[in-house]
Amino acid sequence: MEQWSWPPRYDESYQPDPAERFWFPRRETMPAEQRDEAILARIRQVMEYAWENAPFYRRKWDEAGIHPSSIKSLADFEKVPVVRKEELRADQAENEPFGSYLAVPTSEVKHVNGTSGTTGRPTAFGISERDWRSVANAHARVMWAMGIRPDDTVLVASPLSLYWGSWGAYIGAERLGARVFPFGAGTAGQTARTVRWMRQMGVTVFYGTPSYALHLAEVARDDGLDPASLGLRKLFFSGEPGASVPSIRSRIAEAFGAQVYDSGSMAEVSPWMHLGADSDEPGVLCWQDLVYTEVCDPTGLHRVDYGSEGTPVYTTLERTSQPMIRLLSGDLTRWEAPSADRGRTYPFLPRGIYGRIDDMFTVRGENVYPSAIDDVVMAAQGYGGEHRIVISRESTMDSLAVQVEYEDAMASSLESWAAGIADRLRTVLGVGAKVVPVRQQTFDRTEFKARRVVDDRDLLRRLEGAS
Ligand code: 8LE
Repeated sequence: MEQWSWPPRYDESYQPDPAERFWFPRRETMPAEQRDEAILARIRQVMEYAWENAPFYRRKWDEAGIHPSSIKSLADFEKVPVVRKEELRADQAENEPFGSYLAVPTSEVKHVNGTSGTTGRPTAFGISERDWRSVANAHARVMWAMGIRPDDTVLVASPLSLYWGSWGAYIGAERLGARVFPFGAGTAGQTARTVRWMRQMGVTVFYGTPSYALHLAEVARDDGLDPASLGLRKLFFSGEPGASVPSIRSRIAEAFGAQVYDSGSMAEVSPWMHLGADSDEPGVLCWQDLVYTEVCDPTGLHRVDYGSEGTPVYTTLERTSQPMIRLLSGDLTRWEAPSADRGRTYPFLPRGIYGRIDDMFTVRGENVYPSAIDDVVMAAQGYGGEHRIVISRESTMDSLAVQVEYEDAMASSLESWAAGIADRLRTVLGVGAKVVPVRQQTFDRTEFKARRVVDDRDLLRRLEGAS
């Protein structure tokens, strides 16, 4: 396997010929069983390393009666207890600033990123130079698979602050040899300026969230510009469901006349692009030699069979500063077995990550994810650009209303327009929902991750009562 060592060491001058499809052909296309053997050996190295250097893991595994030497197969590895994000947060509170899962001396931490901390205590990511370079090399490789090349100009259009998404895309593009344009996002008036700069700089690749790309397209149109005239070839995304949600991805692809790629797991398990598409289709591959992904049953926490749904559990194979060993994501996906026909022999998540367990609600016995509602609503002709999903989790049975912005052209036939969307929701998702049309620009747009679910019993009652 190319440049496969522990601790990781990458040849920073290595660069495939632009015509090559694979960055590392052997690592990417080898039989999955052979790769699994190498991964098992690596897992043992990573576990031994964490045992020696990170008190957090030694404590946790002692309590569970597990020692790295007892892991003799990938099946054994399932016995290793999962790590929950709350545990990381609590451990950092006790062992400031980086937690007792920091496995290098604090003096080796050269970059700090973090969670936004909108819920609870923020978590700091302390990243060594070695890990920073591993992430850059990994991201360059996944972006190469998306068809990004050194002659591209990559716009980073998400907040350039604590958010690792932006920096991960930045250093990946830089390592790949592309021109990087770190415009960021999130300050007043920035979007209109982004549109102008994109034209001036001849940006060919966009990185950000799906919600932000749609907002940017609206802003361009308001400025009298067809977003397709901006000259983008490709857009790649992370941060929220969207790039693998059919109606959202086709809205983006059509608006910009460009190809759409999904990627992204969690900042903690950077290189977060280890879930990353290699084709302009919904879904992501699990780049198992970067981060080992297991899709598990959310209650028993055992791996589910290929073809089944579960929550991803991640193990970093190249991180030395804050290794993550079986981090429980709480997200939802379905995985499929590796197929040689795809070229890259990695497991595949055909619908990407479509939601979080916490965000799921149940309407008359049907489990519903907000992203499935997004998909139906955003496919409607005359959709005005935003919507809100209003639920109440107070009673045992959730009910649902959806406020949907309409384009002016729909104004004369709103009742049948709303009824059409309600019908689609019933047919596609099996749920009854009150659909309430609202004027365009009623709702705020986001420059980062959308928050469309409103849990408000009174509002729900009012909407359900409205005719
Ligand atoms: C569906 C991956 C990154 C750096 O872009 C990110 O957003 O990391 P962060 O801030 O730690 O948030 C992780 C959560 O965002 C995940 O647990 C998942 O719920 C959501 N997420 C990230 N990427 C995707 C996603 N959901 N599709 C994605 N591509």
